[in-house]
Amino acid sequence: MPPVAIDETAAGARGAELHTDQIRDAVEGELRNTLFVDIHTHLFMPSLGKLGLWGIDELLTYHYLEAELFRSSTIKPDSYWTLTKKEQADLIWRTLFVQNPPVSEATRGVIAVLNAFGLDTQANHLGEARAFFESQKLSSHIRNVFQLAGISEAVMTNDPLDPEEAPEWERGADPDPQFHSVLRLDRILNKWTEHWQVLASKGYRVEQKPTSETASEVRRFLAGWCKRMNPVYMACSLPDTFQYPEESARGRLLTDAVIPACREFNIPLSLMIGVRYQVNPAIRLAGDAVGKADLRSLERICVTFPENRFLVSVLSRENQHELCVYARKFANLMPFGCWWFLNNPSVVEEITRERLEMIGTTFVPQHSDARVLEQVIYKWRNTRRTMAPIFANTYRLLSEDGRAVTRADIKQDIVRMFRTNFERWVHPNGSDQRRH
Ligand code: FIX
Ligand code: ZN
Repeated sequence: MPPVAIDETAAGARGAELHTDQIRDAVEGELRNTLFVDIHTHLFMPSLGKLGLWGIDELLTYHYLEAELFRSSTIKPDSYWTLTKKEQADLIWRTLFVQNPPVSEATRGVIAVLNAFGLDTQANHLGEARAFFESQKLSSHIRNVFQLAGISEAVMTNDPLDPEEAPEWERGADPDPQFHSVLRLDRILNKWTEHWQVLASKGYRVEQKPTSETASEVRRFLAGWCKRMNPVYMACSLPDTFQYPEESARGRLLTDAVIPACREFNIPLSLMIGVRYQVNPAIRLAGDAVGKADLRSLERICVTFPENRFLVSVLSRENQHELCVYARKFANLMPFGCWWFLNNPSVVEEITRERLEMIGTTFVPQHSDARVLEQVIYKWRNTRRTMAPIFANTYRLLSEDGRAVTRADIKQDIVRMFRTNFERWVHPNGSDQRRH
């Protein structure tokens, strides 16, 4: 873990010591004033064409809300998928916002977005909202939304085997300083049997049962995409049944291709562990669930590859404590985020307090996982709202234990957790010195 420079000479200049009743305001102020880096989203920069989702119809047909629709409506998934996007959005608005009070985290999120733009949150129909979003120019809208969310950059999720996305990159997508790319490898690692022929069709000498030549050809494929995409990290989500080492295409390609390629390009590998994929395929993206994973696999990966850096998020609530313990054992492990089903204030509070108590500020507390642009507004507003009392309580305890806290201390920690922990993890040499 790269050391954090403390400005010794400025200790005196670190400002007045705060009284305990001043701490909460200081924390809220620093959370408000700090622009975060959103280290995992499913947003896309405009130069990647129409991949990026935004606007009211996309906000309402978010898979979190689709899951909630099927609990409050008699409509069956099959007939829901026959509707147009507009009809789906109208049904979700009517069912979850008009006929029922929008009290869940995801429905309240849409209310917060409408409210942020001064739009009616009690409307019976979506006319006004649609007109508003249709009148937005995407480039200025993105700037405005990032400002409302208090983020400076969003890290995308880019799949080199996605038939829609890959051609956009191959055509040469212009980089955008507001967006960073990530090489997402779920198709290669989790679905090799279905996708190896895509690489073969592009001239890579790969086989369904990976050989050492397959592994080096996959490395060549990854190197090509690293040069094209300049990713800040490589990433993969993994099932709750994930095992390492494992006699499988995934085990082989992780060991002989992906992890060595991350070392070669000096970027971390992000492992997002604990998904039970498609337990209910009828509801599509909403059909995934969670399972407790055996994190001894992560232990073996950290031990086996001490030169690699790992960004890790686990989906199961029951795995959170273990992850904190492993972070205390392995300096090449950076825990991040309260992922997916964990992104609810009651659970975020529990996870964040535990992390602060066990690993101090050496983690990245949250990412938005936004799939629709405007979601970053409520997801980061909720994160600031949930985390302020947690951080304030931590400083109150420090102050009561006999060490005065200053505003500069709080600022340093918040900048570290929501910016520099990540920036140093992806650019350990201080700036973007990756091979291009
Ligand atoms: O694997 C992932 O990156 C997950 O975040 C997504 O697949 C998931 O569908 C999601 O949107 C979670 O918030
Ligand atoms: Zn995600």
